[in-house]
Amino acid sequence: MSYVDEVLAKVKTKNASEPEFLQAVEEVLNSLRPVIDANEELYRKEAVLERITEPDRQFMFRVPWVDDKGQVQVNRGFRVQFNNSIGPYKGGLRLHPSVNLGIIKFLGFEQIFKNSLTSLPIGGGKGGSDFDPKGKSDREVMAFCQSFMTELCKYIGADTDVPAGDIGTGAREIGYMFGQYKKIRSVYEGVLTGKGLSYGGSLVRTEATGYGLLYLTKEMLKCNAKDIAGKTIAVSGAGNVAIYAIQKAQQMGAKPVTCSDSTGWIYDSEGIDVALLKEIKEVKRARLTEYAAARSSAEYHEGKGVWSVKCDVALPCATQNELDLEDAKQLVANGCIAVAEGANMPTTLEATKYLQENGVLFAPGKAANAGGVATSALEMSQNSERLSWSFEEVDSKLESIMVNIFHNLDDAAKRYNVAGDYVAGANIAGFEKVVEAMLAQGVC
Ligand code: NDP
Ligand code: 2IT
Repeated sequence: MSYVDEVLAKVKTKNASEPEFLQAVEEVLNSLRPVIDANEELYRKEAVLERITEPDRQFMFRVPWVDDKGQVQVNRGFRVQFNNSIGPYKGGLRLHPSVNLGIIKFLGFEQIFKNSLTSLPIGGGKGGSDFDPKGKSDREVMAFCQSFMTELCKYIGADTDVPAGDIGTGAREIGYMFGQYKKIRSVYEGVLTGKGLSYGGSLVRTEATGYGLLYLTKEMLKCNAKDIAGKTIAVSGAGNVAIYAIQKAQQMGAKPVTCSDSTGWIYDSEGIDVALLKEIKEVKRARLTEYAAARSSAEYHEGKGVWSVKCDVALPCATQNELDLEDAKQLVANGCIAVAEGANMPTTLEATKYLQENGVLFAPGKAANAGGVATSALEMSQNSERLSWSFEEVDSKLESIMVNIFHNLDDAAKRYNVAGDYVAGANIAGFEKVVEAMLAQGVC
């Protein structure tokens, strides 16, 4: 049995109840086969794959808080510190009722390779809770965040582990968590990223994931003799990543016509009105029905359906496994030429395979959405030197990081004779640097 198959079998047995984690490991290990086969003896002896698929450590803890009625609520908190071979653990905190250990492990595992691809010194980690911020008052969100940080602060630090936002965790939550960390630890340090601009945040961090997604997509199209300008784009999600992806797509002359949330989706024949979408989602925290009510060119549909719209480029920016095989078939039938993942693992393994086999350019999330964490690392640099860079400076660094990521994965795919397979390219390029560091640091 090959080393990859041996380890895949072990990982499946040890983590049988974590389907998302298994899915992420399967995708990565399968696409690493050419590299592993070329170094099989060394990697097997050093147990490289067993080590990289087992987190350094994982914390699970009770998060008790009091709601507005005086009732005590209990949630479960998580932080998985996966791999710190190339830098302190770095990765977001997801607040969503679907969160469990397997989800956090899949996100932490992906983060190892994503962070490596940025070329910045950050290791892989992830955390979160099954707390649902939806429908909660500000006071309740603060009570949760303070209780969550009361435990989390024992495990993190500016040079140890630096969390940030993800689904359900935005500027408000980061603010409350930063306040509690500072109060308990009595230290003012860049322990979180995505902070407000008045207390150590970086310009462009809010926009970074969506903007970065478009910088990489533009470069991928350009290198395949195609232009982003004039393209019709289907976007899913209506949160941080989706909003700024739509904004940057418009700045590049493309036309995003859809967005979605967990209850329904919008088709706007005139193109999405970003100012209206921001007002509804960032200020009012309301549903997309309000968007359709305010705009005559927009239709609201209940449930799923964004991928049924005819588009040139699809940008899934909501959550994992939101684009399945049926969706992929529909995209191909409608003439879609490129899919770039703004979310983490939004495309199922079967859908990814179908898209690639049908000639659709496919940029995996660990490359395409790396602009968020890359800009977080730039926020860490600014915090360390106690300076703030201008919007233009951060934005231009972000753009060159994304362009470099594309070329690195394109080159890696060519080196291993899988040219055009950007999934393999991203996994190989991300893996090579981490493994070199792991081997240099010995068995640890
Ligand atoms: P937000 O919480 O800001 O927005 C998430 C959006 O996706 C919302 O519109 C939400 O709808 C929708 N959504 C979430 N879960 C589901 C679900 N189960 N079914 C349908 N729709 C859903 O999160 P972000 O925009 O920050 O994150 C989106 C994705 O991008 C995630 O996969 C995240 O891991 C990834 N990502 C985020 C980065 C960042 O910097 N923020 C960086 C890199 C990746 P509703 O409001 O109705 O729940
Ligand atoms: O998935 C991700 O890369 C993020 N949620 C951002 C992590 C970060 O540390 O900025």
